[in-house]
Amino acid sequence: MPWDWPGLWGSSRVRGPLWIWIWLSSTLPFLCIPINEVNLLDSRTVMGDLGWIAYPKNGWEEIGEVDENYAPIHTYQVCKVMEQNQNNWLLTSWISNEGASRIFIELKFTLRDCNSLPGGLGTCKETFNMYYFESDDEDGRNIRENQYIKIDTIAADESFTELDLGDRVMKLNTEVRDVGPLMRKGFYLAFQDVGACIALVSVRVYYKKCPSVVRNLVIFPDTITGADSSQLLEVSGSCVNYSITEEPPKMHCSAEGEWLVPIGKCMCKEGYEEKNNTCQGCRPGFFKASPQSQTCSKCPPHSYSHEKASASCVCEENYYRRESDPPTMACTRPPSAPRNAISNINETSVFLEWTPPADTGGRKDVSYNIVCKKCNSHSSLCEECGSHVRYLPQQNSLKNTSVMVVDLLAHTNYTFEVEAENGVSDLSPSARQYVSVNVTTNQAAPSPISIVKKGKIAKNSISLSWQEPDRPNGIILEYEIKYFEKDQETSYTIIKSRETEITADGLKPSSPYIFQIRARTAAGYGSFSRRFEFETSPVSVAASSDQSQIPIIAVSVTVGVILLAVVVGFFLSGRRCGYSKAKQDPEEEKMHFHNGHIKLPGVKTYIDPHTYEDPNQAVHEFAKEIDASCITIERVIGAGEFGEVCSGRLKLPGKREFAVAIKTLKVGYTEKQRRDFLGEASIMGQFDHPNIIHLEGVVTKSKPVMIVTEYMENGSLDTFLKKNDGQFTVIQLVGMLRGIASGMKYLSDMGYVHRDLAARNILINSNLVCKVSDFGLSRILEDDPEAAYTTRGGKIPIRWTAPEAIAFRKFTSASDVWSYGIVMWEVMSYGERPYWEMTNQDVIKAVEEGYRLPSPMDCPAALYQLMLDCWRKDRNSRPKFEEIVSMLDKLIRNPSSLKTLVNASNRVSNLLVEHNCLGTGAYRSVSEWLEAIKMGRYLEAFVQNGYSSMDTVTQVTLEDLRRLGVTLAGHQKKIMNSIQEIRVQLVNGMVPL
Ligand code: ACK
Repeated sequence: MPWDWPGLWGSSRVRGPLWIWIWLSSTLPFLCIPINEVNLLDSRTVMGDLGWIAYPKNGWEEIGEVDENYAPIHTYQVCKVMEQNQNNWLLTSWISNEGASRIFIELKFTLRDCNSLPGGLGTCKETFNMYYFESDDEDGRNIRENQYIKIDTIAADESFTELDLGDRVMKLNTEVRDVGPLMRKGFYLAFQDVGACIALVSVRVYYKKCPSVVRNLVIFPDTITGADSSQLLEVSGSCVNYSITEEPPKMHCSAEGEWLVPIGKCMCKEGYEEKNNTCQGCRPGFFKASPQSQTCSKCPPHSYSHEKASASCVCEENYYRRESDPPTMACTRPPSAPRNAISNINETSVFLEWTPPADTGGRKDVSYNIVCKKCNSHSSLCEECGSHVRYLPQQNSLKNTSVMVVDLLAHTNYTFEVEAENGVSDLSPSARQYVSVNVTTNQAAPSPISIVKKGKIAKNSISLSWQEPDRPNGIILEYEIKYFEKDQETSYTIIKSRETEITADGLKPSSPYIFQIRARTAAGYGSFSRRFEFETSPVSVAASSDQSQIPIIAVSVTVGVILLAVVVGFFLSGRRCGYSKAKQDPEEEKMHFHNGHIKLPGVKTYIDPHTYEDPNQAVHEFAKEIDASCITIERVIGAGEFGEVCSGRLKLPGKREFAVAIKTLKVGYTEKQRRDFLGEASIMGQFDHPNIIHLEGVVTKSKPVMIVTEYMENGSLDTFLKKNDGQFTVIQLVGMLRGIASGMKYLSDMGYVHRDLAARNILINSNLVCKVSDFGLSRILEDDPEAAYTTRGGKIPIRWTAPEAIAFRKFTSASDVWSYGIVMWEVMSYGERPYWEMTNQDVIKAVEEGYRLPSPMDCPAALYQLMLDCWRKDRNSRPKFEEIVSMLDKLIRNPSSLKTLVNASNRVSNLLVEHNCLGTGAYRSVSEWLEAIKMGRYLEAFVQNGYSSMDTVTQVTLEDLRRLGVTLAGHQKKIMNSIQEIRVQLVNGMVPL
């Protein structure tokens, strides 16, 4: 049906509102406005009269229709297209800007296309104008047109024709304009029609805001956008409850009402964590120590929190936290005591070593302090050692598990307490945890003399005086003064004196002389002092004391030659004193040497008891007689060749009672047996060294005849190692070896050849100190079950004995060194039998052919090399015990040098004999294998877990071992190494499984 146009809206009001209603119904979503827009006016939502004014009155007219809810639809229309000079105004009521300085006007309207009109093209317009006028109140409404400020001319994007109306296609236009900055509290809008056909369907006036938001735990308030369309407003936010910030966070509100560029954030404070943009307290059992942490964490071990919102957890009883410990760290406690402390004594130095505590208290900062106490052996009273004792590297806060204590007094009892502490030890009231080691220092030679002063100088004599050495280490028996004319060192004179001054006479005038002095105590000579140079006076200087005019050299050489002859004579006649005396003054002896190397007295030598016609005399010379009533025998600990070996206690008058071992001579002995039995005491009694078993004395005046020695709690070394297989650190093993070597050095220095050095003849005490024992005279023949008869009739412990000693009885300290190499091998393999089950004949043959024992498992390369050096065929190329001691000391001081092990493949290639003899491969069964490596106790676990054949065994991993219940690290190592060897052998095609 055609529209009545242009008079339509004027005459027929029915149709116009109808299409508007249809349109409104289909555009309901328009009523949903974005959240960042705040309406100041929306003509669609005003229920009553809009209160707009139109003039002239016949211009804009309101179509008063209602929607289906009977709400008014405020639509204004005008359509005076056929009439000239139209100027129709429609004024809104006053609109408050609510503080916004920029507002938006959204117009929805329809506009008739002038071309579609039948006439009046000359007057028809297709635009209208929009104006505003600012005013603080409603009073400004009646102003003149020309006071309104034009906002824009509004044209339709799309106009419609009559045809469109027929199709009911509504061409609704939406135009938005903005105005700002506004200066007053409100404004009016005005729409001016100048001859168009318009229906103004809705007018919405709004401003934009950035709506309140919580971002990064910061609350930003509703913020009206700025006046300028490109302006960004900086807005400060505030932190949500229980959150904090260092700098106030900010965000920017854009003209479009969008939040942009957040700067900074808030963080939930201690004890709170973020949840849904809020901060919530941590649950009990959880904590958050710092705002920087994101979430609450569970309380670390040994701590708890009973409250909500805890910033930290409280330590359980007996657990502590250092101030510097992070709150995330477990609470810890002081360590337990260090373990397995051992000592190695070298004269007046003690090397202490220990293993870390079993319980470190949960901390890594365990350190050790050393407390040194000097103890009286009789009263057992101890006092602090004082400041003269030095500790290397230091006494306290030791990080490593060893320390060297030097400058101790000679031949003195000390107790060292090695105390473990960690970062929380000082917070704990519990007693300090320590392990103590008792040691007795050796006899030590005096320290060198450092102060020598010249006295009277004459043309033929020089007087000297000096001060006692700083550390005499005993009573000084005498001083030895060596002097010679400068650059004539090969011809020198030695004076011995008990005084601290001498006069050297018979010197050449105007000649420089070099003097060196050393002191002697019971422990021998100390080192010579540095060289002191003094010059005699010229001839012209008169010297009353100098009368000798005989050429000095002649005298000196003559005296020297005579003395030398006397000295040699004394040696040959078997006297122990190795030099003659040329008496000058009762306190002085003087000797001359020329190119001579005479062994000087003071160095003790071993005296073979055989050289005594009456062996009883030897025994009483070297061993104290003990009254049998002082001895309490407690139990039998073994059997010796001559009778039982017992442990017991010795209580000498005025001394503390202490544990001893007692060797007894069985009843019905022959005289020879008695002699041989006591012979051991005669030898042992000559030795005084911490690594030689100490003789307390003998009982010969009553029966049974007994030899009483110090008690060694852990018995013989071979049995002890077998019992504690895999239980020691390499350093501990090297410590044992060092002790044995030190004892052997002492013996070899004394000129004593042991001949039966083997782990079974070493005893070990509770401090893991090893001591050489078994000095029986007949032991090589009778005592040692390992000794076998050689083709030449002698009985020799073949596996321990050097080839030259087996072949032609050449027993020397060098052959003891060979045996020492075997002892090293026994120690490093925890008491394995050298050459396993090979026969003695095969051993002799293999060794002769150049084969040597392979390295024990896990043996440091440096130690195996030392063993090989001890087993050099040429005995002169073997190291001396002194060298062995210093090499082991070096290794102990530098434990990292022990880290390089002889690797498995080298061991295999080094093997002495066929593999199956060596217990490392070609096993027929798991049982045979485990037995061979002395791990038979795990057989059941292996078999029960399906490792019943050797090929399954090669698959076993360390993890598997743990599952099988092999928990001891030493055993795991042993089994895994053996498996590794079997694998290597398989790869090399050496052992068919
Ligand atoms: O391995 P053991 O327990 O240590 O068995 C032998 C046994 O006596 C026969 O020699 C033990 N034994 C020998 N001397 C001593 C000693 N001084 N202290 C402790 N045990 C000793 C040795």
